Amino acid sequence: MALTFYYGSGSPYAWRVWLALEHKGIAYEMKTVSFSAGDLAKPEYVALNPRSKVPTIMDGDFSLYESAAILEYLEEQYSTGKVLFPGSVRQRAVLRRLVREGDEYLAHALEQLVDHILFTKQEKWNLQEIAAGREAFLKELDTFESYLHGDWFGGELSAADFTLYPIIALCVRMEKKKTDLNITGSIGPKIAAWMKRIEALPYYDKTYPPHWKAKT
Ligand SMILES: N[C@@H](CCC(=O)N[C@@H](CS)C(=O)NCC(=O)O)C(=O)O
Repeated sequence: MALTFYYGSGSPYAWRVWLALEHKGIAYEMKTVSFSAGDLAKPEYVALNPRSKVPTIMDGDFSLYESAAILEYLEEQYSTGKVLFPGSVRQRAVLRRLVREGDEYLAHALEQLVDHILFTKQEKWNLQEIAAGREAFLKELDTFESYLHGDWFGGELSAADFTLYPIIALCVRMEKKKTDLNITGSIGPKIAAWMKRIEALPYYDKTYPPHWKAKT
């Protein structure tokens, strides 16, 4: 029985898992939840994920949430084919550090902007808070720019790339809502070229958030 993947369009955490499933060639059935219809609060979903968030996977009778943990599980449970954590013990430790830094610092900065821009009505926007959030995000991007020495964050394509790309892509996407946000123009040359490499992956288009496609 194929693994079930509970997905929400636009979620950078769910996008990470989608990229990983595709990269590893794991068969899955995707169930797209509706945030606005309250799917995440339904008892059958809360039974799988008491935090009422996406992503969640169900593999046989085993359910798991938290995107970073899901990638670790997929890597260990589906150990044939392409890997998410390539390299030596030390290289893999660095990949895990990058995933952790992505979630702890870059995604944290993103979440501030999401709250201030996407989850706040435009007439109530606090421009000072948005400017501070933008600065915090760009400072993080600079740090990640300094980490990138080859084609991919960990040398080879890995869980680190699948973690970081959706976070940056969602921040860029917010320029559609706040047109002077100017994240794109502030992305360093190494990350800009790396984003193009991700966008050239054969499964990238398939995983692009469906509701973004509809509105571009
Ligand atoms: N740390 C979690 C974060 C998951 C998360 O925050 N998901 C958001 C979408 S980006 C969500 O489902 N939010 C629904 C809600 O809070 O109502 C992970 O990595 O899986």
